[in-house]
Amino acid sequence: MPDSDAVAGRGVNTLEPFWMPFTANRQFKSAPRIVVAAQGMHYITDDGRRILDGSAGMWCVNAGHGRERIIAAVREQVGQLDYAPPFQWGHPGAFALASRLSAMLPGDLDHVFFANSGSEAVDTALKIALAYHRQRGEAHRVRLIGRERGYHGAGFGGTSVGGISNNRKQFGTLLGGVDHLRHTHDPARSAFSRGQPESGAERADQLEDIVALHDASTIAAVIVEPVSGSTGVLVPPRGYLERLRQICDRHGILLIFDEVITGFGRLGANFAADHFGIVPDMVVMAKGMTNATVPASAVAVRKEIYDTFMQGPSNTIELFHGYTYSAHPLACAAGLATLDIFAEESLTERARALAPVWEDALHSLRSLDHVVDIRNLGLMGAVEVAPREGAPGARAFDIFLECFELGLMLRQTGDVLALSPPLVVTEEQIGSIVDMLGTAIENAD
Ligand code: PXG
Repeated sequence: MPDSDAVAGRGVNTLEPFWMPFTANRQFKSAPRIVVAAQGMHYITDDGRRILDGSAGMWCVNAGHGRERIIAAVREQVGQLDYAPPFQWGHPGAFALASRLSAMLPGDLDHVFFANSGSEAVDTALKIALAYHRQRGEAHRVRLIGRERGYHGAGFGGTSVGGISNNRKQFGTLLGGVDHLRHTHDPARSAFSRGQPESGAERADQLEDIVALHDASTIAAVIVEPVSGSTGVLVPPRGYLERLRQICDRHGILLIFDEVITGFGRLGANFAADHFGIVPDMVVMAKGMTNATVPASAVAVRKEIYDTFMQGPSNTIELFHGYTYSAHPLACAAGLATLDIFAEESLTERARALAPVWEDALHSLRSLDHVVDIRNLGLMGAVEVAPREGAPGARAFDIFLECFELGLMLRQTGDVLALSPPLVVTEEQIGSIVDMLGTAIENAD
């Protein structure tokens, strides 16, 4: 048990008042894992141990920890302009970051709306989809389609289109008019696929069934993670996303890619949209955008969507939506500095070059006891273990705890251990990640 004063850094404190998110509070507080510093590829715990970051924090610190350039940019910005109202006022960083992002994005995804978290950006994208159709005289397009095992944050919109029953069942009926595609995970046919599974593209055709059931004229948008992250790195079968794009085009349905995890180099391309060669109608981004130094997120929309709103008298507010902290100056400064680091260090190309090393390293765990599947794409990866009889998730949680003891941070979800190291990871560190995970799996009963 750490000294709780030390945890707080000052004054009297206990672990009790902080109601921790998505955490077993009583279990955690009886044996806390406290980190007090981070640099490069490592966290430091309150008892001075170095923990190798196998998950980029929570899929977000893509350029590694403690980047001087970002720290300096934020420090300078807070001294120069601490805050600027984003409604009816502007500041240079907001326009600069939107321009940089729009230049990075594929196709005509060239307008950017800022928010502060992935959840806010998802809700923003869903609201834009509804408002867009209404603006075009198709106010009957109100249905939103998500996918099983999708995670789109914790807002009411994101929870509704999300497909994780634990996240939904405590919160009533959520948004009406939402339907879900089946997930794409098919271990019987695709276990141990390297990269994209060969089979399963036909699962996209379920969208045609949903269209047939509800009629296309009632459907506003489909939202998917190009690669599902939170539910254990579910890589889409070859051709699946292409088919979703075609079906959406056929029926006038907007396709939203939630790239909160897959954006900013994670797949060895700026965005998954680039990796898969598909231009969605909107891209949701967050996490890696500021290297997680300052909370920030955004929705990029295609030109046609933006233009649809830019009509009527010029003194009309076109979209009644936004946040006090949209385009916060500190977030914009951190975002611009992050993009500078990506450009100067070719981090995206680095991720692409490392992806085959990452794939080989992860798949070397295949023969270990309990391992039932290994999945990877870019610098995302997952190792799934068989559930313990009557105790789903327990074995993977033990492995997660053992990794912490060995000096590795990763994510555990159900019986999946998920990995997404910062893109600055070295080949040697990839070896260490896999060694520690392998040892933890071997030690698990
Ligand atoms: N969309 C996606 C695809 C995400 O992964 C969100 C939206 C929501 O972002 P915010 O910033 O509101 O949390 C996310 C968040 C995990 C894990 O370990 C993943 C997320 C959050 C917490 C844990 O799988 N992703």
